[in-house]
Formats: sequence, structure tokens, C-alpha cells
Amino acid sequence: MITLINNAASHIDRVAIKSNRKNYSYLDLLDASAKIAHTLLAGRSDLNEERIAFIVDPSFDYVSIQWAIWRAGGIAVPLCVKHPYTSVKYVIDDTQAESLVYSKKYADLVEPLFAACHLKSIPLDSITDKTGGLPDVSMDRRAMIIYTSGTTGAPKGVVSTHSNIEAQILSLVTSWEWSKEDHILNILPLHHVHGIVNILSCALWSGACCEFLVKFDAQDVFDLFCKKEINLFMAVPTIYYKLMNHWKELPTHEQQTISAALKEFRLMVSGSAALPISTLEQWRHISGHTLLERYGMTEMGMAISNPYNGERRPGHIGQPLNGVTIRIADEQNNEVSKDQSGEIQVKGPNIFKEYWQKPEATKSSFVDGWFKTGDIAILHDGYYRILGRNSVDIIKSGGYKISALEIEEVLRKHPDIKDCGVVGIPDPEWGEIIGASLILIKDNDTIENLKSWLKDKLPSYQLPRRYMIQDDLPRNVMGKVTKKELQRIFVASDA
Ligand code: MLC
Ligand code: AMP
Repeated sequence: MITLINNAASHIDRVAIKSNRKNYSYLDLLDASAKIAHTLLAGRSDLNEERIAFIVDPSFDYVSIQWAIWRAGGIAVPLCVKHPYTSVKYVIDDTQAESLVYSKKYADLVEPLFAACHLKSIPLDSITDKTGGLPDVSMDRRAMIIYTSGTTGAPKGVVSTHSNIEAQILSLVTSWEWSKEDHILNILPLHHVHGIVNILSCALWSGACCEFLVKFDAQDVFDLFCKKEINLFMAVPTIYYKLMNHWKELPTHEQQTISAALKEFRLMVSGSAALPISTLEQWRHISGHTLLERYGMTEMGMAISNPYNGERRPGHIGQPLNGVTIRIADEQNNEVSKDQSGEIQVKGPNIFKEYWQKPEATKSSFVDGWFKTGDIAILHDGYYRILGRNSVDIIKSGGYKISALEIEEVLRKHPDIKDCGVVGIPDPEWGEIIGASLILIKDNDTIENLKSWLKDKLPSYQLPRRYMIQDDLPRNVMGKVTKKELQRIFVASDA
């Protein structure tokens, strides 16, 4: 039995989801998800880990479909609503999804998939009121596949079981003292753990209310805050930066109203990327809250967090969460002594099961049972602090993890581009923005052409924002591109 869904019976009449200005109770969620589960089963007794992809806006429908897949014994594959066709098709092909559930809004995007792939079409509005039994789903079943970019190859599907997800939820609901009285705003994409686990699933585990806003807009967020129903907020640093900038532009009386509403919140959390101390301080000025910064990853949910009660130290990510064990290891995977930096390695029931159908990649991401995060940190005075990553080819922009190598591969397909190098350039708003240096075969308006050429090949958050044309990329004596030097050139050209 899936505990998260089982728990709903204790909160039947409470509001589970608020979306499109409507309230949906836990009973509504159980009813809607049972209906969809029967449609997915189509007479079978169990989906037996068939992959079911779905693409709908963050909404009551999203949660009903997610729960339906789980209740029918399938693996949920949430698709990114901002992805172009090629990225969506990659996920469908890689997971060999059996079916795709979609709302009308995404019909044009997904229609060609049904001719190109062996995939059953399930338009959301075709779901009828079928009834029947549902399988008994054990907690060790695979529950979800989320795609993440790495330093090698194409994006990998991170497979988590129901037990993994439960461990990820439990460590947060206990550490951050979630209760059924909580009401959280969810403005994050629902194909990543921040939006799915930390916000949505923790709320539903607790009998609390999760309210969706389909598109981030600073004024809309403040308008909702000023209704004084929402008492919890979790977001990436870019969102806090954008909210702050918007607040600064408002007339004084509006600033005061917003600040007064913010002060009444129980908790505000930042994560998915480093929180600049300047953002933390300015947000404290506006809201009266010291943001709680925590650290996590698709493969493990959250691992390290500043305390809910106790000192939240700026520039630090805190201590291991309940149930999570951390060590800092050197390049030979030996634990380093205190006050020395090294890679964060993690053990615990929260750690994912495998990369989907990539046994070699799974194997090489563990050493002696420790998951190798690739993040470099130091433990100082009882608090962990992130120093960077062991690869310059991973970029974090707006909280999204982006592979420089994947973007380079796309750029090299352009007929005018001989070679290229992609790097992250530090940016106060986005954390990093993507810079692309191009070596051209011929220069005829390439950059303007390139921008429109890229539009259906990469999602907006993966598009380079800065371009530079070079005769050759910076290289070391072995001829290898030196990305750090390329980063430096971009930064210097900005000064
Ligand atoms: C968009 N824009 C960017 C950009 N993304 N510019 C630079 N860098 C980027 N990365 C530009 C667009 O081109 C557009 O410009 C304008 O910003 C608005 O675009 P948008 O697509 O409408 O953006 P918006 O909806 O405002 O998105 C901003 C955001 C989004 C911060 C809300 O990036 C977001 O939802 N990020 C969260 C990602 C997330 O959940 N990560 C968690 C991963 S899990 P113009 O000129 O056209 O206006 C994980 C584990 C853990 O990391 O620890 O949590
Ligand atoms: P993702 O693979 O999208 O889940 O992103 C996980 C990565 O986000 C981690 O490996 C870190 O590099 C980064 N990350 C998450 N939280 C923080 C944080 N608080 N500070 C710095 N980096 C973070």
C-alpha cells in the first residue's frame, strides 16, 4: 500500500489542492485518481511498472494523474511543459512509455508522437467513469522517473521507488514540522523533485493544502500572499531575486502590505542552487524571515538542511537531514578529515534505485554504497558549505541543472558552426547564465539565425544568453578546451 495515498483517508474533507481558483478535497483526489487509474488499467489488474507519461499544467489534474498511475501500479513519467517536441520524444523513447495522458493545451505538441512511437493516446477529457479493483502496490515498486542531465551522454532517467519517495518526504515533514494546518504555494515545475516532493508530496502527506499557480509572476505571487491563507513558501534563489526586484518597484504602501503578510509566514525555504548571501539579507529586510537554505538532488531528494529551529547560517547548507548519512571524500573516495574539502557522498533510504536502463551509469555513481553527488563541500563549525562542483560542464541556471555538453552537441549540428564551447557565467539573478563561444565556418548573420534555429531544439531555460565569436577556443597544451579560461574570458568581456 502506498502510504502517501493511504494517508489521504485521514483527511477526506480537508482541502488538498487549490488550483484554477477551485478547492479540491482529499476525497476529490481519491475519486478522480481512481477513475483515471481504471482507464489506465483498461481491464488489467495491474500496470506492473509500465511507464505512463503525462503532460498537463500544474493543477488538480496533474496530481490526480500522478496518483492514478501509482494506484494502478505504474511508473509516473512527468513531462516538462516547456520542452520542445524533440525533448519530449526523447523521454517517451527512452522510457518506452506505454501511454501518454495529456490535456487539450498540449494536444498539438504531442499529436505527432502517436504516429512516431508505439504509444497509446489518453486525452484527459476522454477519461470515463470506469470502476473496478486496484492492485496492492508494494513500497519497493518503481514509482517515478525524472530526467536529469549529467557530464556524459544524453539525459538520464532517475528511478525512485515509493520507499525512496516516502523517505524523502518523511525527512522533510519531520525536520520542518509540517502540519495539516499548512498551506503552501507551488509555482515550481512539476518534473523535478523540488516541486514534486518538497512541496506537493510533503503537503499531501501532512493533510495540508497545496495551491498551484501555473505561471510564475511576481505580482500574482504577492497578491496570493496578501490573502493571508498561504503560510509556507519554497522556491529557487532566482525566484526570491525576482520577487525582491518587483517589491522594490512598488509604492511604499504596497510594500508595507506585502511585508506585513510575509512576516506571518511559518517558513520560507530556498534551494536547488546556491543562495547568495545578498539575496538572503535583502529578503530578510523585506519579509523578516531568514530563508532556510537546504541542499538536494534529483537522485536523493533533500540531504542537508539548515535547522528549522536554531541558527540558519548564511552561505551554508546546514546539517544532514533525519535518516541521511553524509561523508566528505577525496578523489580516491577516502573520507577526508574535518575542515578539509571534498565531494559530498550520501547514504540513506532516500537514495534513488537506478538510472533507467543504464546499469553502468548507476554503478559508477556509487562507491561502497555511497552515492557520489559531484558537489564539493566543506564541513566548518558544524555546518556544511558548498564550494562548487567537480565538473564545469554542469550549469545551474534558474535552479535548472543544464549540461554544457548537451547544448554543444546541438550547436555543432548548425551548418555554420565548426566548433563551440558552452559555459556557465555567474549571474546575480539566474545563478549562472549560459554563454556559448562559437567558431564559425562562415559568418553570415549566424547568431540571429542561430537564435531562431535553436528555438525548437532547446527549452527556453537551456538557450545561451551570451554569445562570443572566437577564432579558436582556449586550450591547454594537450589541446583540450579549458572551460575555466573560457568562463574567465566571458566574465572579463562583461566588465
Ligand atoms: C528564462 N529566461 C532566462 C532563463 N530562463 N534567462 C536567462 N537564463 C535562464 N535560465 C528568460 C526568458 O528568455 C524570458 O526572457 C524570461 O526569462 C521569462 O522566461 P520564462 O520561461 O517565462 O521564465 P520564468 O517562467 O519567469 O522562469 C523563471 C523561473 C524558472 C525561475 C520561474 O526558471 C523556474 O521555474 N525555475 C525552477 C526550476 C526548478 O524547479 N529546479 C529544481 C530542480 S530539482 P524574455 O526576454 O523573453 O522576457 C533540484 C534539486 C533541489 O535542483 O535541490 O531542489
Ligand atoms: P538537480 O540534479 O536538478 O536535482 O540539481 C541538483 C544540484 O543542485 C546539486 O547537485 C547541487 O549542485 C545543486 N544544489 C541544490 N541545492 C543547492 C544549494 N542549496 N546550494 C548549492 N547548490 C545546490
